[in-house]
Amino acid sequence: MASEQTFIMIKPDGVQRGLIGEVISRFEKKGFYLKGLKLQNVEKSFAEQHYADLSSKPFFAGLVEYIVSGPVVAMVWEGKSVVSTGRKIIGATNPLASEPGTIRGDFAVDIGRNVIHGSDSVESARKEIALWFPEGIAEWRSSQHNWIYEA
Ligand code: IDP
Ligand code: MG
Repeated sequence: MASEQTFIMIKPDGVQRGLIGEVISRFEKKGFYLKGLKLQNVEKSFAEQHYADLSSKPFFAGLVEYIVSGPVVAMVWEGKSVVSTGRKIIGATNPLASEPGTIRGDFAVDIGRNVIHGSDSVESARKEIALWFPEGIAEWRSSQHNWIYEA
């Protein structure tokens, strides 16, 4: 299998609203593998680093304040095309434009309270995983692998 990994984060609103299990369940049932998982509060400087590409945006300060407002759940998920498929599972950035059936489409209203983050490319996933999981991630494969993937 050409394995691909993505970084998924349940933002503070998702944690506070009890959506951790719901989010994990959607990725798990799809057939992706959870390879890293931790709940933590992050420092302002760390949130700024994670969103460095958006530092010139007018909403940047509010975004950083949002991310440090409570614990987040940081995860690494692995599987075929998990980066782009993960973005589809999450839905459009603005929850009012997200399709029903997506996480943001089902559970969010405002863009600044959109519950979840997912890497937007294989390259950003690589950077984000290195930033959030410098200690490394778990190595395992489901015993059901061949019931999900043809090869
Ligand atoms: P993404 O999370 O769908 O990849 P990005 O454009 O990377 O969207 O923006 C990162 C996060 O910044 C969004 O998920 C959202 O929480 C916040 N954000 C993006 N655009 C706006 C905006 O116009 N107003 C307020 N917050 C925004
Ligand atoms: Mg993004």
